[in-house]
Amino acid sequence: MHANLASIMPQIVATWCEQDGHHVEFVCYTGREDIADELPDDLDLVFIGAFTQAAQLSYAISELCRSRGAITVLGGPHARCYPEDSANYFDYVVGFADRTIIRDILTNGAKQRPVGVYLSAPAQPQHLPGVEERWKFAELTLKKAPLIKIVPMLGSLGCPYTCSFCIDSEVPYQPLDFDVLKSDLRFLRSRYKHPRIAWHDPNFGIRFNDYMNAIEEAVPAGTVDFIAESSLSILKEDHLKRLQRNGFKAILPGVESWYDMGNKSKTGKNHGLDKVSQVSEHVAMIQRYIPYIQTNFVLGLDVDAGTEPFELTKQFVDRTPGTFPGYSLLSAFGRAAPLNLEYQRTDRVLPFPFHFLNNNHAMNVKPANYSWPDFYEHVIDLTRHTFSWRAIGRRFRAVKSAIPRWMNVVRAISSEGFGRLKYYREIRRRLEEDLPLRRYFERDTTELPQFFQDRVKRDLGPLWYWLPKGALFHDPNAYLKAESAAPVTPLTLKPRATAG
Ligand code: B12
Ligand code: SF4
Repeated sequence: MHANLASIMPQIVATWCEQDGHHVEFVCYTGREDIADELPDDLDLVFIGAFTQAAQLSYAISELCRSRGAITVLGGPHARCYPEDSANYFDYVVGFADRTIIRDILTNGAKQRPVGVYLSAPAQPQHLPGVEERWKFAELTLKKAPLIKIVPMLGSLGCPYTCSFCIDSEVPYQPLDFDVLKSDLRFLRSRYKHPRIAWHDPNFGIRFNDYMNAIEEAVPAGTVDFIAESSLSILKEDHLKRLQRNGFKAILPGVESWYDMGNKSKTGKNHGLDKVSQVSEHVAMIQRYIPYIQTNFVLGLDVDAGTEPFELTKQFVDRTPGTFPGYSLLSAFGRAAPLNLEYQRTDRVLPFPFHFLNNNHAMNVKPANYSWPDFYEHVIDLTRHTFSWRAIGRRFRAVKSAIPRWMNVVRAISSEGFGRLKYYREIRRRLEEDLPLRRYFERDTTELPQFFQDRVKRDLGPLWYWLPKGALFHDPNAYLKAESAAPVTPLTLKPRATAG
């Protein structure tokens, strides 16, 4: 499925470059290809888009390309979250990107070493090329997807809400062009008999009626399938009816916690139980309209203490068998959210290599109310409960449509369910038996345990040899230090004049 999860932005950057007359080679790396083989020898400039979990991979690829004489540019979530570290391995690191920034790099770009230049547009772009305009590159990506092809689309950027843990808390909400959206939907119907579209909006449906009107104007009801991330507050019954009519087949609402997010004073036992009942009923109602639901939770939040939050989630799993629960371990991705400053100020951020920062393979914030062994014990218990054969069977029976019910089984028995359980057990065991690893978790040493180093080496394969010296390590407090040096510095940096 990996190619179905690919980002939109690399396709857009490729489109802009080509429109400016450059010859573009586009590679969607799903983890299976031999990347050294896929890259042409005569590269002038390489753009890489990466999540933080792919940071080390991107650093190694940058090093490889630089050795062949190319200028390298990093963009995407990792660049936005960790610009200071990324600048050590790229000539340019891009925050918000628009056409002007990309054009500037193409026209004025030069090698920037040893430390690269950070560039960012003042805000998220007002316009982005739609699917039709970036089709050449979207199609190249989707060729790598198996039978099911899911086209990514974007209807809006930012969010009107300000949850302090979220990357969008300070990014104003803005809808993108509705005319582009409509013509893209029509275009996709000319490409596929029954297109499947995933909205990459952070919170789909903020201007609910506008989006539904646009979809209804563009395509006959039920001729396109949609997937979207949306909040429970948007998923009211009248909205659900309209979503169903318009072909929304999968929805991913965030529950996050049984206590108020960010609210340090827990409001008591009943509050948690009440919320479980309320959310269970709500999700059961959603299920009457939408075949596939994934409910997202964050484990290890500061509001959580003791067994209660985990037991409540187990109750939710039992009461709501038709949903697939997605668990994330609390993670502070550098500059992603204002709350991360607080974690850094209180010295709670651990320097796990970026490779493990995918919400599951490491939790880089020291839990406020648990010891590490206790915390992993609870996570194991919850994961075991969620992916027990009994729960898998109940989930299978509760979901009626064929693809969603089998997808739940596959996700449970693959690396996501069984795989994570195995991994958590391994960490739990090592917390007892592997002293260097335990000392690292307890912040008694910053020496990277062999276990983590070996895994990066294994996962990078031949690219391990291109990983620059020191690239396994980063300063977990870089955001705080940068803010303290210049308290109200905005993320935006002006392009520097380049030379040579
Ligand atoms: C849609 C989405 C998904 C989708 C699509 C993923 C994808 N490949 O894009 C799905 C559901 C698959 C997904 C999965 C995951 N996601 Co996600 N996702 C998002 C979300 C909500 C929107 C991203 C988006 O497309 N925005 C629209 C684009 C246009 O805006 P943008 O990303 O801000 O990009 C701007 C700049 O960064 C820049 N840019 C972006 N890419 C590039 C590339 C180049 C070359 C250049 C020059 C510039 C550039 O230009 C853009 C315009 O300014 C963000 C939250 C958010 N609001 O950002 C989380 C987010 C990106 N996801 C996150 C995470 C952790 C994950 C998962 C690891 C979760 C998990 N455990 O499974 C997986 C990993 C997926 C993978 N492919 O590796 C984190 C990433 C943190 C980090 N530093 O790595 C985020 C930030 C949420 C968070 N926790 O804060 N995700
Ligand atoms: S968590 Fe959801 S509602 Fe809150 S700011 Fe982020 S996208 Fe918006």
